[in-house]
Amino acid sequence: MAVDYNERIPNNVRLSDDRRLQRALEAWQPHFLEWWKELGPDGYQAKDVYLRTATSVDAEGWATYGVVKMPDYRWGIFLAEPQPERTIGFGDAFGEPVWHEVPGEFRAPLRRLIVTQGDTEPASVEQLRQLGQTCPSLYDLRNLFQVNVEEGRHLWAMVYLLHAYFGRDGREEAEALLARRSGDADNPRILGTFNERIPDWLSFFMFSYFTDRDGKYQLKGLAESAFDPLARTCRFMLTEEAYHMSVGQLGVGRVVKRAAEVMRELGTDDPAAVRRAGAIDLPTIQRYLNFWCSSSVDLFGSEISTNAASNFANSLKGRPDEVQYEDHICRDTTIALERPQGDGVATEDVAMRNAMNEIMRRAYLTECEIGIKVWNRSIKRAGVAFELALPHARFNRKIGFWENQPCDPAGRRITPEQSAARQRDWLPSSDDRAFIQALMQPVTEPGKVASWIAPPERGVNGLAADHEYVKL
Ligand code: BYC
Repeated sequence: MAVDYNERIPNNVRLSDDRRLQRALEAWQPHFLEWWKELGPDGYQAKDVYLRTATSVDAEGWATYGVVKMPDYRWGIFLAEPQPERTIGFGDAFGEPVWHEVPGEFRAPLRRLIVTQGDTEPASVEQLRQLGQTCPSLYDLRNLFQVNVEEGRHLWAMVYLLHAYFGRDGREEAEALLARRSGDADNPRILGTFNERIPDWLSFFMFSYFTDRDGKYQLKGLAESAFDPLARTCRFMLTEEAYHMSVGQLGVGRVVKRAAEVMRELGTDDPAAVRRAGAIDLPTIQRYLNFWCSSSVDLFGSEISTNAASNFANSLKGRPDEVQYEDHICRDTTIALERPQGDGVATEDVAMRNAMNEIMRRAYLTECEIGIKVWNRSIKRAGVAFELALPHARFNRKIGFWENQPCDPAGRRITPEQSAARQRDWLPSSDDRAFIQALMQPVTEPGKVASWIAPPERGVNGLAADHEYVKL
């Protein structure tokens, strides 16, 4: 269905048929714009940016490119086409028709899921607010802004659900989504990772690779929901999420490539020499990887979770790609989980439904491996002997069984003293951060790229890599 761009709020949900909802969302719109101008990309609001905008939700038509100033971006409400006769794919209501309204008994948990998802979207815009000031190229600057405006649209997606299906509570939650602030001591964003600082582009690329991929998995779980409007909005969001992860995959890949090139040119594996040549040494890249991977692993919640169990039982949130599983009910099955015991590790059989967070986390980590392999191939091609590796799911955890249970990046249990002594080897130190920050000098001449990152292999939408993607 085409998107109606004649409306103040572009949409494919026939918003004009429901005047009350339309008025409520039109009342929220200026608050969103105020928030965007205050907390969106700093210093570029009046600049022309080459951006992609959704014009319809089908496979061919949804991406249209053009030059816009970000506050004029057409944020709107787009749901994937309904699947006629769709039935519930998991949980106790398996096989029954999907719901087009929220059942009273599931109002609170559904609202909680939508609010938690929605909260991450403005949070990420806030986290990335300053990055434009230190872009490594105009191409990267444009990609950052593309991600930013789409996260803004993902906020719209959740706010639409809150306004349309949760009455006054929903409207209040929509306002609260604009009131919390990433990193704020009094009113922080809900989930840990979304309160972390992203002060540099290496962190941004890691965040896009690891944290946006958590977004993909969570959205896939919600795309299975029996509440069909939620499922449809998440299906469309997933098409945009893929691009965000590719920004991370390609971004880290270019930083790794540059490091390996410098190592080959200088014939050294000395991190200090790589740094002196203006690149980021591979051990530092590994430490940033360890940090963002472990923080994103926490976003799946506790290994055993009654919230996750009831969300599954009640058909509110499924597993990503639910069809690939044989059993969609999981009432009497168990799964073996490892948990700390004394200073060792014990295995315990746990009811499958209680372990849904862990099942998602495992699938996520398997997919995270793919990018690591690609990066390692490029290191190998440069003739350098170094391999990046994913940290173990037990490493540096702040949530769940492994919270405050010191483990090394291979997952072996260690003492708190051993852990403290190795922090500088495993996680970014203040020296690393200062070094990276010093590298972050803006490069804004079309076609030029900072010293610490390889140029992109191709431009955007068939344009040259040296196209003037942002007019300064
Ligand atoms: N930090 O039973 P538990 C994205 C809370 S990213 C802080 O283990 P549950 C994006 C938890 O909320 C995807 N708190 O958790 C990416 C709960 O609190 P309440 C975001 C945490 O409920 C990049 C309590 O601890 N979407 O889209 O089974 C850029 C008990 O925990 C954390 C979603 O997350 C944490 N890491 O699972 C832009 C989907 N982990 O409720 C965007 C919606 C847990 O008792 N959310 N807690 O006050 C969910 O499905 C679930 O809320 C979670 C947690 C999977 C997050």
